[in-house]
Amino acid sequence: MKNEIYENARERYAELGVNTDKAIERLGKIKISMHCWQGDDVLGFLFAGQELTGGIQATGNYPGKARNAAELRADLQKAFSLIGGKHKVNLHAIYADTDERVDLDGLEPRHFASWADWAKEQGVGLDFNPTCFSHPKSESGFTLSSADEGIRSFWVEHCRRSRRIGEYFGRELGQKCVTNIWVPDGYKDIPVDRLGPRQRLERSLDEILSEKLEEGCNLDAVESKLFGIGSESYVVGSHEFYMGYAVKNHIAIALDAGHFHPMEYISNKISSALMFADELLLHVSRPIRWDSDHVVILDDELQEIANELVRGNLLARTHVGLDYFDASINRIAAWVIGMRSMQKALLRSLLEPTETLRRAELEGDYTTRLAMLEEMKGMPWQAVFDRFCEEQSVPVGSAWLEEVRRYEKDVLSER
Ligand code: RNT
Ligand code: ZN
Repeated sequence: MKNEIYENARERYAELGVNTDKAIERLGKIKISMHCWQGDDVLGFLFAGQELTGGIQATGNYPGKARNAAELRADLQKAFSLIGGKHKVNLHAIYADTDERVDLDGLEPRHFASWADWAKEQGVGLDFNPTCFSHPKSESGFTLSSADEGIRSFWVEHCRRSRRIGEYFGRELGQKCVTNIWVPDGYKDIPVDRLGPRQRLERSLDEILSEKLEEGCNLDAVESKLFGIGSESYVVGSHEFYMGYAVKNHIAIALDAGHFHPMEYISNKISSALMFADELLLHVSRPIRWDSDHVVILDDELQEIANELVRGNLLARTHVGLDYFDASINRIAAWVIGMRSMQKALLRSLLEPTETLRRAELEGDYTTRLAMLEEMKGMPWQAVFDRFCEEQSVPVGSAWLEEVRRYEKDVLSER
């Protein structure tokens, strides 16, 4: 019976010249970087009792968050068992797994050895981020652009060390680690000097990137933002700043879906950014009225992002990562929903008769373009996604939720 449903879907797509088996195969090869910080509300393990700062916020107090690296890894593993394909885990510096008392400017690859070992064993890759927030030295609201030389150099050192950790991950795991720099620096109210902090940020980045690392292990990325809580009027690392910096210095530009004006969409920026930047990092998120970091769902913008990547053949130069933190629901479910939604969006793009649509567009036949795009929404892509899950030996449909519930009862409720 099940097979019949897939065969039927396969035929429907074949009529449009689309090969569903190929789409399933291609989807299985797309790696998504799953952000570790959904597992514990961006708190990390390096500084016990430290609250989340930097103008970002996780709201809710759903029970069962991971309290140490072992718990977080168990949770990540549970989530991965419900998501088809092999992926990456995106770590932050505050997730160092060590008993040593070490500050951010003293971190070394060995503080992340357990992560590298685990990733190897699990067959997943790792990405990395310096943590330029939730620290006494970020309290002024400024890190890499600070006018205080002691503060600025502390963060420069932290970022330099972060790149070496990225290099270590890349070397150990045989796949490039993306090390992404995001800093919260900015002013609540209208500044007098917008230029000075940007000049200092550039200087800091130059100092950080001046160290040559082993080829092919680490990819540097920089992430912009429009505003944060407490930096409503001015953010030093704006989009224009980093777009210029990334292009000039041949590093990757990061686009976070929540870091622009509420009616501005990153799907419309991908093609432009990749014309001038070599590589792109995406922080796929779901902003609701502000940069709220809601769980990613299969909405129009997610579909548009996936369409851009697939239609433009841009996946090879794009690193797809998720970035959200919802503490009001089961955190493992939050990962699974976001990851599976991202995959569904990509699959729907892979199942599109793009050439037919492109031809209609070029011929000025916008009637066909609109009609076809609407018809595609009703095509049986869900049957193809079910087949993908079956082939990947992960639960089909909402069966994954029962697994999460069982884990919640057996493991999370004991925390
Ligand atoms: C903050 C940025 C940044 C963080 C993570 C935790 O607005 O989106 O990427 O969410 O580094
Ligand atoms: Zn982000």
